[in-house]
Amino acid sequence: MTSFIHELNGVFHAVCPLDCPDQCGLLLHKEDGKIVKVEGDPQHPVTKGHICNKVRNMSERIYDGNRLKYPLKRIGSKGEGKFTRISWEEALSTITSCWKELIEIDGPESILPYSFYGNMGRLSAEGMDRRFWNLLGASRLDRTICSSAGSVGYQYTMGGSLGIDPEDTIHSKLFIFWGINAASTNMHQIALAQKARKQNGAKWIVIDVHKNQTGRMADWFIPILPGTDSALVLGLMHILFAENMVDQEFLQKYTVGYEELRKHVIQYTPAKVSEFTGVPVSDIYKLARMYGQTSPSFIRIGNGPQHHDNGGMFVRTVACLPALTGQWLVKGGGAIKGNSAYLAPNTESLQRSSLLKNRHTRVINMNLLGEALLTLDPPVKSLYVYGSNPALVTPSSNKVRKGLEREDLFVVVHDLFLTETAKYADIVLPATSSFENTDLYTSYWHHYIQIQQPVIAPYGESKSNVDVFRLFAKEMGFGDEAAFAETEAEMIAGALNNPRNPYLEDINYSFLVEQRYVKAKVKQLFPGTLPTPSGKIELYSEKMKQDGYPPLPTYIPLVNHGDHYFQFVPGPNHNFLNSTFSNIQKHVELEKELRLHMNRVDALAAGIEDGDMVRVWNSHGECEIKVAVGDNVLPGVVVTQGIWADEAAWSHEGLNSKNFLINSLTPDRIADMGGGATFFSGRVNVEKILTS
Ligand SMILES: Nc1nc2c(c(=O)[nH]1)N[C@H]1C(S)=C(S)[C@@H](COP(=O)(O)OP(=O)(O)OC[C@H]3O[C@@H](n4cnc5c(=O)[nH]c(N)nc54)[C@H](O)[C@@H]3O)O[C@H]1N2
Ligand SMILES: Nc1nc2c(c(=O)[nH]1)N[C@H]1C(S)=C(S)[C@@H](COP(=O)(O)OP(=O)(O)OC[C@H]3O[C@@H](n4cnc5c(=O)[nH]c(N)nc54)[C@H](O)[C@@H]3O)O[C@H]1N2
Ligand code: SF4
Ligand SMILES: [Mo]
Repeated sequence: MTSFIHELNGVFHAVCPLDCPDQCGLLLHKEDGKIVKVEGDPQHPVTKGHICNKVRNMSERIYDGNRLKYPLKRIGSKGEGKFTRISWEEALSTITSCWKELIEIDGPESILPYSFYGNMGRLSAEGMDRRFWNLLGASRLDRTICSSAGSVGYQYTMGGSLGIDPEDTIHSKLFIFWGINAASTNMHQIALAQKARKQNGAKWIVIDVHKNQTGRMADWFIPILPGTDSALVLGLMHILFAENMVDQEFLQKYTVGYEELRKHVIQYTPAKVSEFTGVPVSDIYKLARMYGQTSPSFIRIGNGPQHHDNGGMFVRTVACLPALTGQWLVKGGGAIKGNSAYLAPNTESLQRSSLLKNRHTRVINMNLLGEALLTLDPPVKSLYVYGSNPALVTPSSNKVRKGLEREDLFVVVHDLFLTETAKYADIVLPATSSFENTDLYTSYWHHYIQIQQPVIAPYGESKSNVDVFRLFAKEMGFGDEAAFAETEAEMIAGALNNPRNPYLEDINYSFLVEQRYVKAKVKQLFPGTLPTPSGKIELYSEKMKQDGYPPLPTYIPLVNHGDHYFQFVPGPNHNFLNSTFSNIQKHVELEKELRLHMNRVDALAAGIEDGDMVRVWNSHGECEIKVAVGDNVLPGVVVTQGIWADEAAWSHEGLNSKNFLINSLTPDRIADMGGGATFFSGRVNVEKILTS
């Protein structure tokens, strides 16, 4: 890419870098070297020119006056937010001399990287950084905050993150959105469902604990008690077997354990399931018959029900459902939990895991950051944060902040903004936005790959993740052992060359640059062989038994922790992306305000009225939130949406509370599988704040 593109005006192609399944193709309109408009690229085969409101307003974020322009050094106390400008030279030498000393005295495991997918670019999020950490021998981070419980659960049943091609869902006649707020979090799946509704009269069912944007669009909304979904699936299986709505031929040919499953689900009677889930017996029958008799039927498995103590088992269980009715053989039938396996790059080439000298290097679960910083022995002495904002997004965030306050912890944060986490840093480094870099993007929902090339110049003195790790490697004297000098194009070429992924065959760097949107060579899953131990769908899993789980789908109730009355489900919102945008005035205005949704029965009993401020608390923390009273949650459940920046919440008109730290209330228990987070399995008490 020539450097003069930075000054050029016109319309340029781009990729949405956010952690969103849709991974839209974008067009950036530039005037005077600046992006003045962001719109969808009509040529993208799936996203077709439509993008969300958040990203249509992306330039507000790129050019926000608070964006970091140069490196900073802390001059106030930790968390206070007082910094002074320093040069890159000073920043790099301060950081690397601290690390060299730590390695000498405490060993490299005293250093912990903390990152997630603030930018989904493969090179930024899991490329040059991994080479550096592997060679350094730092403590390893288990990146479990998002979907790991469900991914492990799905893998037990299906062998990997393999679902159907979302483009095929235009043929579906029944959509079940199971614990996914797709209207906000996967808008193009909604667009495809809308097409199917129009063309085939497809029906939409939404199963959720909150009648939110998506629930309101459904033909049938089924409210369910949090963490009880496995029981509902087992009840459906009970009826499908009992009423002979199963596809015997498919079961025989492509599954193992259906006879065991048939006997096992007899115990899950609709009456019992209704008690667990709060779904009426007649609705369980109605749902089972609709599912059993409609083809093609498609289940979009969301992230919500797997952010629970029993989340892995839920996904394992629901993933069995399409096999019972043989839906995997029908175009538009089946399920999607995630599709990342189809676009899996060559991670060895990208990350050089062979550089890990000691395979016993300790692994730290990112959901337990607070605990790790406060109690690990030997302690973490330096934390390097990039592409993530743990002071807001990580469970039990009061604990995280207490850990970040440690005077003997050397913290570095690389971000576009002085985030809540950055306020605890000793050194802050400015990051480029994705539109300033070259990177490779692979969706985890549709099957297209894209490349981003720089469209604008780096903002101020900001640098990309790739460049920063190159500089660290140089300062640490690493030479080129891990190919730190490789260009972005070389890294992408290496990543695409994955002999173990047949779906990527013949897709290379220049082809991608030329074609822009390249689809992996994906075929229907069946007829075919899965990467499970048996090669079939494992309704009974010997592997699960070996790993200490029940081998058949099972309902295990949530951990009932403490005597707090309400189940508390704090999900994401429409106009932010996790904490991203929660510091941007425009997006805060679009989102308006944070509300605690409560059923009117509960409100009446507690003397709470719509619009009252309430104190929401448990043993981890407390918040003050304005209540929305209504019927969109079941009694005994309260729901919030969005991860709000500390300051956005204070400064926004009409909001008079400082306690908006939602994750101060969430448990740091670990889910049943994959070390997953349990954001939605917490409990709280709620009481009205009396104003005199
Ligand atoms: N606008 C927007 N889009 C996003 C994000 C964002 O913050 N904002 N975040 C992105 C990321 S990182 C992710 S992982 C995805 C997440 O997107 P989704 O897959 O939609 O997951 P969540 O929004 O976490 O939860 C989905 C739904 O699950 C419901 N839920 C919670 N517990 C239960 C339960 O026990 N049973 C059932 N049936 N439902 C339950 C919640 O009420 C919510 O409506 O979205 C991505 N896209
Ligand atoms: N209560 C509650 N908490 C949740 C969730 C929930 O549903 N409820 N969802 C959870 C889920 S699913 C997820 S995935 C996590 C997400 O949590 P995070 O991964 O922390 O996501 P963000 O809050 O978007 O923060 C990303 C940060 O990366 C920065 N960034 C963006 N691009 C770059 C770059 O190129 N380089 C660098 N160095 N920085 C960059 C952004 O400015 C931003 O500060 O949150 C989790 N937390
Ligand atoms: S956040 Fe999702 S829907 Fe919005 S532009 Fe990005 S990929 Fe598309
Ligand atoms: Mo996520």
